[in-house]
Amino acid sequence: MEIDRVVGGVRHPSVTTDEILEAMKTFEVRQDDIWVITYPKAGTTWMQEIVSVLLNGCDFQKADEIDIRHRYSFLDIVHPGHVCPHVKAASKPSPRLIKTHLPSHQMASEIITKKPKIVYVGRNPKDNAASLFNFHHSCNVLRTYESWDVFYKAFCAGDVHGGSWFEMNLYWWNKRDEDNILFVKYEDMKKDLGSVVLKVSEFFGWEIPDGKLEEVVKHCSFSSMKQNPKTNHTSSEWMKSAFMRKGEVGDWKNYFSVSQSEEFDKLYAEKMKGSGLTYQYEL
Ligand code: PPS
Repeated sequence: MEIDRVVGGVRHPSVTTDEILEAMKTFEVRQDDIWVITYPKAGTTWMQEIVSVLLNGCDFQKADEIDIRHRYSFLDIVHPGHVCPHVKAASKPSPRLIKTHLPSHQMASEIITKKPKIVYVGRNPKDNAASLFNFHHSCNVLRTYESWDVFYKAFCAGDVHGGSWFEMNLYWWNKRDEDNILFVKYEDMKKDLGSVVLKVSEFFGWEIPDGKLEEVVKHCSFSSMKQNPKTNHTSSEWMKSAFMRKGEVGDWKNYFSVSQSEEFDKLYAEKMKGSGLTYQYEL
């Protein structure tokens, strides 16, 4: 079987089956679902952990009872021979925790009419690309690229796992003022996680018990999540190395050449023109 193929203009790994993509057209969304949506490698797991902890009243043990991969229905992929996640999700009690990276034209269409609460995490595209490049090499259901330069060209063209970074970010940015949508930036989480955690709690209407905010920030720091076996899956059969890699802003400088960075800035200006969406590339 081929490692990936293009469906509806998007390159998907074979584990994102045609059955999954077809099922999204009729997947029943619930109004009380909790969705974390991102372009791959933008900070999904980080936000998933924050949401889990807050949902569980900042009871860290309860939040982390189950491995983060099984706490959320990750709709996009199925392990060969297993039941598809949308099928399992259909019988889960509410509120369901759902994660997806699917692009707007392929995600569950009912998300627009049912309006569940959605947290979208965006990450500056250079770090996002560097992280995705590394993930392609550490996850054995994704293709490996012969070099950064080859990956870089594919990323600019939107011909990678996740499709076009520009299209996905624009789509959710343009929806950022809708009541059921919270648009968060990875770089803001790095700068001041406490403020973002507060924003998330207000968005969902969940109280943070007195004195617990600092503990949440500590629990969700990169070093804690790296040490936490429930968030850093080191032993997955799909991963050749630990899931938590660097967790930094600015690692892109180890990948982009000066000319690639300049060329990318021009591409960003062209693709995102008039949107008002900007990202920080260093802190
Ligand atoms: S996935 O596979 O698409 O769900 O990956 P995702 O979770 O979106 O992104 C993984 C990147 O997020 C980093 N990460 C964090 N950074 C800072 N703090 C915390 N707590 C944190 N948790 C995850 C993770 O290290 C990946 O980024 P890179 O740059 O590769 O290290």
